Amino acid sequence: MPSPIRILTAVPICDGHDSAINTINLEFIRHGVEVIYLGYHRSVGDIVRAAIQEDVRAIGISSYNGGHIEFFAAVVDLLRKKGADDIKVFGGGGGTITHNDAATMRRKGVDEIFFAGTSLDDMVKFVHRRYGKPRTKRPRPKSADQALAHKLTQIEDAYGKGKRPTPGAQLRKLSRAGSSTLNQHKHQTSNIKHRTPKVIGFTGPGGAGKTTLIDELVLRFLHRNPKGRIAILSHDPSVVGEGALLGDRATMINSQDNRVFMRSMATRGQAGGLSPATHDCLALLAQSDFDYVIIETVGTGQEAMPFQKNGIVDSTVLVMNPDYGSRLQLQKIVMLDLADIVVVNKSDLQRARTAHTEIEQRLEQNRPVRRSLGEGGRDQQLVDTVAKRHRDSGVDRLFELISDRQ
Ligand code: B12
Ligand SMILES: Nc1nc2c(ncn2[C@@H]2O[C@H](COP(=O)(O)OP(=O)(O)OP(=O)(O)O)[C@@H](O)[C@H]2O)c(=O)[nH]1
Ligand SMILES: [Mg+2]
Repeated sequence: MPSPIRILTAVPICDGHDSAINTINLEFIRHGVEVIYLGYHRSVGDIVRAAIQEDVRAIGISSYNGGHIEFFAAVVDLLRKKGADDIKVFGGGGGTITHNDAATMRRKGVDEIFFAGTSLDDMVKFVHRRYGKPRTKRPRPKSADQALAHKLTQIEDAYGKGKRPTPGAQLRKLSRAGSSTLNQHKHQTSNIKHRTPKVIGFTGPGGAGKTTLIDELVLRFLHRNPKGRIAILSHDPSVVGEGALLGDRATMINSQDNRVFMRSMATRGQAGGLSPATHDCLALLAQSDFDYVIIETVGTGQEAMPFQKNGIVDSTVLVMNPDYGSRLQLQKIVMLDLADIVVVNKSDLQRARTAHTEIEQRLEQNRPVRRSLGEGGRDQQLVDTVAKRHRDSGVDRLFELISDRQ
């Protein structure tokens, strides 16, 4: 089965009209499209960077506050400048874009503009007709981000066709290493002159604040390491052959930075929090030029152990919401046995204090077992955070813990 069409959608800078694009996103997803939603009030640079990293087939822009002729043209021009003009641009803005404007925009390289009154069905048909064909001839990558993005697409596409690219020829060709496990990659690439990234896995229930927390950690990392680079692999759920809303980028504000490479992945039918292609994508990122690779799972359930297979991460962080239920629920959450660091996020909420005490007691029960299993004698750490608060001291502490662990 061919991979789903991936498109990026966004609303321009100084524009908060996101209700149209939210409706359109849902319609695309229902018709098999993977939509990476960047959010509203987004600059040309942020949109183009995201489109290149996500290696989408097209960018859909919804614009209402004027300046659309210049804004759309600036997106097309920057794509060209970056050697990424195989990424197409289309969009709409109701009655604010006139037919004359649209003609000018088409002349400047925009594929299509949709006017007030167009049915959602017509837009879906356009996307399938215009962007449905897989891209066979790709332009020669002009940047490291673009090269990496193309390779990640090849890996995802290979899985889509039911072919695992490793340990076969494909990833070997891509990565010079020829191995599918991260640890083997690390050993085999130790003579390549770049940093070996530390891989940190973030998991936890849906909405616990994983993305918000990662974004705050990225901010601290960028400040502390003026030349540092970081990669994020972020997952959202989907069924085989169907669409998905890949929405983590809309929450990531600090991560819209040239030193951050972010890729959103749909799980494409795999249970447990990651995608069938995650492991190989991670292997590729882990031998690329980053200090850290952060991986965020989909919101997981009690039984999930997303990082247990093949030891694909160096450290694991379980992000908990204080509202997990009672002590009984804590006994059932498998990741509480396995995580290196447990975070009680949203500690601004009323139940957070009780949650801290209950989780602390639960982790104490693990101590003798972990010691006897030789977990390096290291105890699990428990941290309280308020990720949505800027400069939260709990997030500072988590950042130090993660840095120390490396
Ligand atoms: C809803 C709305 C709001 C809501 C926004 C809610 C939200 N979160 O989006 C609220 C009330 C908050 C709002 C606020 C403002 N608004 Co207002 N708003 C509208 C309104 C009534 C409808 C827009 C809409 O969502 N339509 C629904 C969509 C689905 O239909 P459509 O627009 O016809 O679009 C079709 C196609 O173009 C296509 N399409 C649209 N986008 C895309 C994208 C892609 C990728 C594709 C494929 C297709 C596509 O889909 C539709 C298919 O039929 C319009 C007036 C109007 N009737 O258009 C004003 C309008 C856009 N707003 C306007 C203004 C001025 C404002 C404010 C500045 C008002 C103020 N002074 O405070 C603020 C600014 C807010 C901000 N931060 O940017 C002006 C803009 C004027 C201009 N550009 O010259 C308009 C035109 C009203 C007017 N006539 O003055 N607004
Ligand atoms: N009260 C409170 N809300 C928070 C905090 N951190 C995040 N949130 C909010 O919680 C919601 C979910 O945050 P995300 O970061 O998207 O959560 P997530 O775990 O990545 O969600 P999924 O990826 O969907 O599983 C958002 O509305 C955040 O603003 C916090 O510390 N306190
Ligand atoms: Mg998230």
